[in-house]
This record gives sequence, C-alpha cells and structure tokens, in this order.
Amino acid sequence: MDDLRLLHAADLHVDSPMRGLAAYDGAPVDEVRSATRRALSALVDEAVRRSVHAVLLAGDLYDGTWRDFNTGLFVASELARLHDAGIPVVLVHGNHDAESQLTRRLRLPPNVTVLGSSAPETTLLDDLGVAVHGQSYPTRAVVDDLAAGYPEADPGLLNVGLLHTCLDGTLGHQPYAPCSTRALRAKRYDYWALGHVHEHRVVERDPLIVFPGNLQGRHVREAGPKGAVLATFRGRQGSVEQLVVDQVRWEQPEVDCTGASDVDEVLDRCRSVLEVAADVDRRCVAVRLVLGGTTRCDAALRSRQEWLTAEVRAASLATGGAPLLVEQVVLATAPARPLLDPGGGGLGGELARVLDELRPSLAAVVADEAGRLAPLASLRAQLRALCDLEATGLGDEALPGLLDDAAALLLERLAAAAEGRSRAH
Ligand SMILES: [Mn+2]
Repeated sequence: MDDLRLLHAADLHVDSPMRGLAAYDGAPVDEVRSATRRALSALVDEAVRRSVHAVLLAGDLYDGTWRDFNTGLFVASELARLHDAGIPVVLVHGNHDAESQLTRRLRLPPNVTVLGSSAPETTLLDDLGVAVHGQSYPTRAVVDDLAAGYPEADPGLLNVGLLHTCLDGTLGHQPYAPCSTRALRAKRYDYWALGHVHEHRVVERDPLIVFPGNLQGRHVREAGPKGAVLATFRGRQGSVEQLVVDQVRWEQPEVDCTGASDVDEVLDRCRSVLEVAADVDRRCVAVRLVLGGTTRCDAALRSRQEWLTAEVRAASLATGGAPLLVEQVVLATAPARPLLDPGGGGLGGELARVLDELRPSLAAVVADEAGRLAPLASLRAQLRALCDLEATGLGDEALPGLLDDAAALLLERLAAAAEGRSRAH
C-alpha cells in the first residue's frame, strides 16, 4: 500500500501586524510584513510538490478580524491552488480566529471543510480511509476540555484529531481547551494534529501527538526555523518530519565584546555576527543583536546607544547575504573595571556615591509596586499595552540597567563639560 501523506500546520496568523517593528530606512520591512502570507504560499507549494493527500490546519489561520476582505481573498486564493491540485483541506478555528472574533467572512473553495464550533464534528476523507475529528472555537477564550467530547476512534479508519489546545498548560500560551495527553491517548486516534503552542514539538510518538509550531515567526520570541509537519503513514505506522517554510527567520545572536578595546572593534565583531546571520540559506533574517562580555568601552557604548544601533543597522545593509532587519541592539556588556568606584575621588567617585544612595530607593520602588505604587503599576501596564513593550523585551529587569545607562551618559556628559571648561580657560 502507498504511503498516506498528511500536511499539518497551525497558527498561520495570516496578516499578523508584526507589532514593534523598527521601520528604519533601508530595513526590509515589506519582506517582514508579507512573511505570514508568503509562508502560506510556500506551504501550498510544498503540499502540491509532495502530492500530499490532505492538508490539516489546527487553528489560528487568521490573526484576528481582517482589516479588509483582502486577507480572506488571499487565503481563499491559496486554498484554491490546493483545490486545483485535488487536495482536500480540513480546518478548525482557534482562539484568534474564533467565530466571535471574525466580523468578516468569505466562502472558501469546495475542497475546504471547516469543522463547526457547537459540537465536535467528523469528516470522512472517503477514498483515503481517514476520519478527521475536530471542533472549532466559538469564542476566543475556550476554557472547557474540547477533546473530552470528541468521538471514539472508528476502528476501520485512520483517525485524526484536530485540536487547538494548550494541553496541560506546561508549554505556556493562554490556557485554552486544556486536556491531558492521557485523555488524548484514550481516544485511540492515530494522529493528534494540535495547534496553539507556537513551538514545534512532538509531544508523543505513540500515538503521534504533535504541535507543528507557528508557520512563520513574528517576533524575536518566535526565533528559529518555523513551518509545518509532514505526517506519513504506512498502514497505521506513522512518522513525522518538520517542513520549514518560514520566509523571515528571527534570531537573537550574541556578540562577545570581551576584551574589545574600542567601539570600532565592537562594531567589527557585530559585522562578523551579522554576516553569519545573513548567510542562513538566503532567507531574510530579523535579528536582535545582544552585546555581551566585559569591555573597557562599556561606558562609551552605553552613552551612545542610538548611534550604535544606527551603525549596526548600516553594517547590516552591506553583508552581501540575505536581507537583514536589525530589530534592536541590546547592550548587556559589563565594564572591564568598575565604572564608578564609590571609594574613588573626583567626578566618578562623587557620582558613584550618589548612585549608591539612589539604588536602595529604586529597589524599594520596584518591590513596593503592588501596594503603595499601584497607580504606577497600572500606568506601566497601560504604557505596555500602548507601546507593546513586551514585544521589545523591556521588562522590570531592565530598570537597574537603565540606571547604569543613565550613569554612563551622565558621566560622559559631565566629563565632556569639564573638558570644555578647562579648554576654555
Ligand atoms: Mn492560539
């Protein structure tokens, strides 16, 4: 008997807005903005090229309601290419594209079956001997165990469960449609095509319980290769492989600045790391560069971060490799010797003593946030929502670093001012 090939994807988030993207001049912004669409096209290309027998989409095909009908038209046109190739598609909606979330709707091509949201449904792919069981989300926050209502396996068929779930919640993500792997096993299905967790993960092999991960990373917390899963069955014996189809690869490479004697040397090291990043199979790469290590030029870097970021971006434009987007440059370097010695003399010593006085009160502000400074906490929450600070990765832990940055900046300005004065005399 021939192999049965099922292409399983989830969390496509087509037209996800890619918040927090730095749109500086020269950045490959269009490439990044269109990445979720191009990843879907690449998925369809793979399905056709490999003549898969069916495509399974396990929720969050859309990121939310469409800005206009073009999102739906684009998806319909890609799924129509599968129709032309005679490939059926079975899908469920997840929390992002739950019925209540989508205010606009379009009919999909006739090869597409959308499993309903009021109760579990089963669709039979008759000529393949496959039963696909599943249920869509009626609303965004489904906290019931949907899988509990799925039917028992049909012993005469290959049984597939299509489910958008956080599983037991230990993999992170919002706690929707929770269930245990034990309960899934008890259904005696041959394959559980899951969605919702954005990391690729084969949870169990017997039976296969699989998260393909999202189709296309959308920010630096979704780094590394992304794509779908090809599940191949010979009889009841299944195996899986990841099919990478992402069009923009997110990476967070580190630049070791240990021993760098000046800023030029740091920039040279950044350039080398960017050249390696741009060499990943010619795919557009979005990077957050993290500068670490102990260096004498720590203070010089901290006092000129905007310039440093621009220099790194300028370097990224001419690597000779794939288009690069430098999302952010994070300074995590340490001074080669203590920047400011509270026991020392002069300007540095004086500033160090002032900062040491400030440090405990800063710690107290952070510690007391839940109580006395509740309004501050809510203000911070509002600011976060406004600026999507989480997407930039700037959290409470950044506060002490901000103080160090302020110290470095202040010291450099004071030193420059002092120098200017002495020259004037
Ligand atoms: Mn989801």
